[in-house]
Amino acid sequence: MTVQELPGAAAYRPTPPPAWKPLTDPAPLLPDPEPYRVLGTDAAAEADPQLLLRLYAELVRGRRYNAQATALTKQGRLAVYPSSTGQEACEIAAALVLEERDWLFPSYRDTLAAVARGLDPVDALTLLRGDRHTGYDPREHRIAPLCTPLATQLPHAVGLAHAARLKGDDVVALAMVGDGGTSEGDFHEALNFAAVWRAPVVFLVQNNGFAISVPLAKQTAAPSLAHKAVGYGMPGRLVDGNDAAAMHQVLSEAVARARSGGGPTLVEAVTYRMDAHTNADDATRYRGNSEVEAWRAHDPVQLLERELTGRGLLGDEGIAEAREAAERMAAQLRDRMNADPVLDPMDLFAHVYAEQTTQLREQAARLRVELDAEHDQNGTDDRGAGR
Ligand SMILES: Cc1ncc(C[n+]2csc(CCOP(=O)(O)OP(=O)(O)O)c2C)c(N)n1
Repeated sequence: MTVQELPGAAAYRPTPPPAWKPLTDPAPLLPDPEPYRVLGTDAAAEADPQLLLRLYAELVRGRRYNAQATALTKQGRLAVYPSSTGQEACEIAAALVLEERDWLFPSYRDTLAAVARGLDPVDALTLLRGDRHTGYDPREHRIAPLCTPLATQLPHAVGLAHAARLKGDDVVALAMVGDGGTSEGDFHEALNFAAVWRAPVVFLVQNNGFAISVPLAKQTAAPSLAHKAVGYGMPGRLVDGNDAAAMHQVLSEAVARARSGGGPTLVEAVTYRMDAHTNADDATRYRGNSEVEAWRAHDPVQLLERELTGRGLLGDEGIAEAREAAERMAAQLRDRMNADPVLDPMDLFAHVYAEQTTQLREQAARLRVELDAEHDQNGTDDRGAGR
């Protein structure tokens, strides 16, 4: 007996499913096919000359800061430094597009963004100096701690931005992450929550080509990292990360969109890490010199300098002035970093819990006794030596 021969079979008609339509139209969310550029294009004529000059001064300063911090690792004054040389346009633009009331959520590579936002250049290096704690009060400049665990800063940024919105505070959070960080679960969770809640967040992925030695092609099979935005229902923007004017424009638009209730944006900045991952890495083991040289020809400082000199907005004097200011900053950084920090061992217990646990209170009390005893002994010895 076939199905058609079963009693009542003729009456059976499958119910058509309800009409399906996408939750969000994906077309407007798609990134441009090519990274967006301003410098060297007709769009550059629209850019504010004062802004371009400010970006230039900050880029020159940032380049010098990276060089000085790397030198300090060689002199034993810094434990480690992840240089952002080649990525200065991303770093500086990220800092300049935010208002004071906004929050920056940097990764370990984003010291320049933190300094450009107003953080003391030495305080920004506390952690990398090997000292405990973050080295600064995150609330002072609204800069979350420079984050070493990959991508954990992203859900934090979403939580803060969402909470601010619920409270009616006008706050945008800009969170920075590397291309490797986009493979972390935290990246997925942060983008998903941000889009569902329409949280005022801007995600800036600096695609610098590598996660230590892992090239992007081994990191993802996506058409671009900006395309990942579409899967979460937010726009993805693809930008030339070495073009400071393009970075400033695209991030400003994303911040404005977030501020006006339009929700999050994922910005992928296509850039290149010119130095090794950190001073502890040997980049020659996984990439060729010709690749590095090709990117050197697309250097963010040079790109902007050429635009400004070509338009008569910057001359030899202006270039020298920017370099001299950067040298003064580097000299101060050197002097201050060469002074041994005065550390209080009791500080180990500070800034961790709002209210200490019983065990930590006991440990702190024991350390206090030990330190007092040592102080008394040294005091006695000193007096003894002086007689
Ligand atoms: C959760 C976690 N896993 C692994 C590491 C070790 N680690 C440190 S840096 C790094 C590469 C990250 O590359 P990317 O996100 O592209 O950032 P970049 O260093 O290029 O700025 C890895 C795997 C880490 N810090 N945190």
